[in-house]
Amino acid sequence: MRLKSFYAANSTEAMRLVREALGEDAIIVSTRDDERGGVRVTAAIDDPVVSSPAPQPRTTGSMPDANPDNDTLDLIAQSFLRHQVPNALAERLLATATQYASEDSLLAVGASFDTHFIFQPLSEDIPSVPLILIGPPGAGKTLCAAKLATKAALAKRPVTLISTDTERAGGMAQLRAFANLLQTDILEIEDPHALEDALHIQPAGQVTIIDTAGCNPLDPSQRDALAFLVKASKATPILVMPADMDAATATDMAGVFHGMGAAALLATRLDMTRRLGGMLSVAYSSKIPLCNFSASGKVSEPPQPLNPVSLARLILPLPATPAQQATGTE
Ligand SMILES: Nc1nc2c(ncn2[C@@H]2O[C@H](COP(=O)(O)OP(=O)(O)OP(=O)(O)O)[C@@H](O)[C@H]2O)c(=O)[nH]1
Ligand SMILES: [Mg+2]
Repeated sequence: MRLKSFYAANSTEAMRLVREALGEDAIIVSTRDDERGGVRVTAAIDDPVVSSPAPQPRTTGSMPDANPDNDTLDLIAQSFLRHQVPNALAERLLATATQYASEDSLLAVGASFDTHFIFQPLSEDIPSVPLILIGPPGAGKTLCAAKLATKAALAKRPVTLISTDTERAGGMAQLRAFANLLQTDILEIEDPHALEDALHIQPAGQVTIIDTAGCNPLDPSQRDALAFLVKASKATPILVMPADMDAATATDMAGVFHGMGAAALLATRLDMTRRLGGMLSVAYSSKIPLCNFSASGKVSEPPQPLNPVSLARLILPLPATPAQQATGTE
């Protein structure tokens, strides 16, 4: 990763210099007015060797950047590349992080995430308003329903688990097994009106979690059925999506669920991917608030809250342990 600043009379000319010297893959880290007049564009490229930079005019063009903040920006830009954050988004995030680059990288990235994403973690004592978990097949809805129920049960809260996944062979079996472990009843709901009635009779203060069948957002009948169910429930829809999807597919999918009223995004399988670019892309494009993340298949490990700093920790490399530093391993 190499950062380089370019000076020109205007931003069009500066961008031309960037592309000429670093190519189309360069990420624009910041564009700002230069105190000597004109503009300064700082760009990053994932190539330590910049091939034959174009000759620059005397008063404009590339200059060595002696900015001490560049180490921080370099680390951040590398992290975004490693997570395959789409270029346009990486540029925006980096541009904001640049304003905080004199701070440490965690603060700079956290400040940037705070600017560009919305965070609404589920409250520690899971809310009494019913939550309805929706999302594509296999996303982790049932496991997250069980995780949330387990957490509430451990906090001695009364829990009702509801499943609407009654048509698919085996759809109920998994949640029933979790409910048995928790010694909690499970309500099996056959239609949206039954769900409405079941929620109506829940005592105040009850933690109510509704698990739904996986929905293929490209199938209009599945989409309509889920939208109707969500509306009838009047519960808060939490979109459960795996973090290991590619950015474009995940963004399209989230758009459909957002249209059904998804109020928050719970990302799963963070322990199974090293690339969170898809998840960041979804949060940025859809503007669905990020709530929590799941990083284990164990029901006893509840989804962790997402906030600017916890998300920055997931994106930046972990500091090496003393043992790793000593042996030079990661
Ligand atoms: N390692 C890991 N496994 C997970 C995580 N979330 C879900 N899983 C696993 O992914 C698989 C699918 O999870 P489910 O909870 O059944 O997914 P679902 O969304 O209910 O699936 P459908 O009901 O078929 O739509 C299961 O084997 C889970 O144990 C996670 O965060 N980490
Ligand atoms: Mg399920």
